[in-house]
Amino acid sequence: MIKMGKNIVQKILDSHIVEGNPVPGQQVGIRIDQTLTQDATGTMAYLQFEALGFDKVKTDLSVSYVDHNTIQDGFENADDHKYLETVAAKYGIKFSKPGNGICHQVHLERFGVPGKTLLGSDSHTPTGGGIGMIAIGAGGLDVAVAMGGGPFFITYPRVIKVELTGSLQPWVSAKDIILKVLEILSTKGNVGAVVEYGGPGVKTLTVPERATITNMGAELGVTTSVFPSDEITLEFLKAQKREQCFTAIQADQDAQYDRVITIDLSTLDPRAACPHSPGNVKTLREIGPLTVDQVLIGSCTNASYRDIMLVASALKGKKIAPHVSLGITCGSRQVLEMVSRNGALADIISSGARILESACGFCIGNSLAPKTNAVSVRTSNRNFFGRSGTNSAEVYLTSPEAAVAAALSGKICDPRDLFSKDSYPSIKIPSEFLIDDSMIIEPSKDSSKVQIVRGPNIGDPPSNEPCPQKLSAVVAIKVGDKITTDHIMPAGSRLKYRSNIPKYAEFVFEREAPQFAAQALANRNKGIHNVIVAGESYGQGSSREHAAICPMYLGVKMVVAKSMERIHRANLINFGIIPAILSNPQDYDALNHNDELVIDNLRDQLSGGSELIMTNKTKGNSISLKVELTDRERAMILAGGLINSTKMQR
Ligand code: MIC
Ligand code: SF4
Repeated sequence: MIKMGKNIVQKILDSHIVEGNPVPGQQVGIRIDQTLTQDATGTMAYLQFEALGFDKVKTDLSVSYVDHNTIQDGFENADDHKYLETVAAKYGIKFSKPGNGICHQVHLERFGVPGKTLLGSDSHTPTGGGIGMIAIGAGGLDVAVAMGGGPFFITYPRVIKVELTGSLQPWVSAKDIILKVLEILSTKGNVGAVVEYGGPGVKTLTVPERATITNMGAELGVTTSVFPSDEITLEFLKAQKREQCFTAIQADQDAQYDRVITIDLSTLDPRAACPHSPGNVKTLREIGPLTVDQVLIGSCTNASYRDIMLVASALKGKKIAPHVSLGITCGSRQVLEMVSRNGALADIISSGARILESACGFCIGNSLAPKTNAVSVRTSNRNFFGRSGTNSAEVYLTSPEAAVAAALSGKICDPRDLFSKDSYPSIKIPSEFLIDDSMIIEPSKDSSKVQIVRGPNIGDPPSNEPCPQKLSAVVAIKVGDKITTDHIMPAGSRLKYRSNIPKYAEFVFEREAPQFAAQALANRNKGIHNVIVAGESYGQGSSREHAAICPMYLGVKMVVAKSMERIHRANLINFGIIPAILSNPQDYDALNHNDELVIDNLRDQLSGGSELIMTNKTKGNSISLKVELTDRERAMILAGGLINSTKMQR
C-alpha cells in the first residue's frame, strides 16, 4: 500500500486523537494541550468546571484572560474579575489581569506553541494558527471539560489549502488576504473544514500577520486555520524569548487536500468587508470615496506591534481629518509599552487620536458606539448589524493601512491613492520584544488556602430537565438566514449580565423580537415548550454559549433550521436543545410564528434513529426533521445536557 504524505492539519490532529478514526466527516476526540478563556465566557466556563467537580486542571497550560468586560460601570464586571482571579488561583490556571491585553494576542505572544492543540471559549481562538497550532473555538462547557482532561470532539475535517504566491505590494496587507479568502469561500457552507496556508508567499508574512489571517478565518465558519511553523516562527519565538517552544511543522510534499485555492499576493488590491457581514467584500476603489465619521484601529485581528507601528509611522507629523474620531487600541500591554517607550505613541497622540485601553473595547460594542447613520471604519473582524452599539451605523472592516488612510483623508479610499509607494513604512519584527509577565498571576501553590470570591453578580449555572417524551410546543420565533449569536444574545451594554442567566435571558433576540423573552418565559411557566425556526447557517459568529443557555432557561427545547454552524450546534447539544435540520428546506416556508407543534414519542424517536416526525397542528401537516447525533450527543440530549449526562455517568 502506498503511504500518502500528510498535511499540517493531519499531522497535528493525528498525534492528538484519543477516540475515533481520522476519516473526514467522522467524529474524533482529541487531547487538548492548552486552554484559554476570556471573562465574558469564562465565568460560565469556570462555574461549570466547578459543577463538574474537577479538583485541578489537567492541561499543560490553561490561562484565564480578562479583556471583554473592562468598562466597570457598576460592580458587575469587577465581581466577575475577582471570581475569575480566585477560581484560577484555586484550580491551577494562570490569570491575565485586565489591562494586560486581548486574550488571543497575549496568548500568541507569550504562550502559543507550534504543533500543540489549543481550545478557547472564544471563536477567534484560531488566531493561534498563526504560530502553527491547531487552535479551536468552543463553548465554555467544552472548555471546562477539556480543562478537566476530557477530550474535545470535532468532525475530522476536510482540508482546504490556500496556496500563497508572490508578495504583497506596499499598502496592501495581511487583512486583504483574509478578505480575499472570505470573498472566495464566503461565510457559509464551510462547516467541517480547516484552512491550511502554504506556498512561497507564506515566507513573506510574519507571525502576527499570519495570525491576522487565521483570526479572521473564524468568519468563514471553518473549524480553524493554520500556517506552517518555519524559520519565521522561530524568529518570532526568539524575540519573545521562547525559542525553546519551537518545532518546525511543514506539510509533506505529497500531502493531499480536498480543495486548493491559489492567491497571487502581488495582484491583490486593498479591500473592505461592507455592512453588515464580514463576507460582503469589495475593493476600496469600488466603495470609495465615502466620507467617514469614525475610525477604530485595534482588536485581536489588527493590533500587533507591527500594525500599531505602521499606523504611528503613517500618522507621524500629520493631523487627522477634523470631522473624524480616531481611536487606537494596542492588542496587548507589551505593544502599548513598547510604542510608548519608542516614541510612536507620541506620534499617535499628536495626530489627534484617542488612546484606548488594551482590551476588546469597541470591538464588542461596549464603548465608542458611533453616531446615528455613521460610517465607521474598523480593523476588527465582525460588522454584524448592531454590534457597534448603533443600529443605523455602517461598519466597514479594513486593514490598518486603509484605516489610517481614512482617518487622514476623512474618506474610505485605497491607501495607494493617498500615499506614495516609497512612503510605505517598513516595520520589522523587533529582535527582542519587551517581556514583562507581571500582569499574569500564577496559580496558588496551596489551593486549600484559596477562597473563591463570589460577589452578587455570580449566579449558579442553570440546570435543565431531561428531554420530555412528548414535545408540545409553539414556534416562539421565526428568523431568516445567517442569524448570528450576536442576534440571539446581544453583547455590548448587556455584556455585564453574562454571569447572571435569568437577567441576561431577558435580552434574547432583543433586536429581532423585543417580546420574545417575556413570551417564551410565559410559555415555559404554562408548560408549553418553545421552538426556534431559522434559515441557513443559524448561530454564526461568536462562541458565546449564552446563545444556548439563555434560550434553554426560557424553555426552548428545539431549534429547527435549514443549516447550523458548528460551535452553536455543539452549544445547543451541551445544554439539551435539539438541533434539528429540515429534511426538506422548503418546509421552512410553511412554518410560522405561533404555530403549534407536537412530537409524540420524542425520546423514542431520538433513540431510534436520525429522523423525527413533527406535526404542525396549526397547519395540519407533518414535517420530517433530521437530527444526526453521535451516541455521546444523543446521551446529552436525552439527559437534558452535558452536566446532567456527566452526573448520570458517575
Ligand atoms: C466576539 O468577538 O464575538 C466575542 C465577544 O469575542 C465572542 C465571545 C463572547 O461572546 O464572549 C467570540 O468571538 O466567541
Ligand atoms: Fe475581543 Fe473583538 Fe477579538 Fe472578540 S473579536 S476577542 S470581542 S477583540
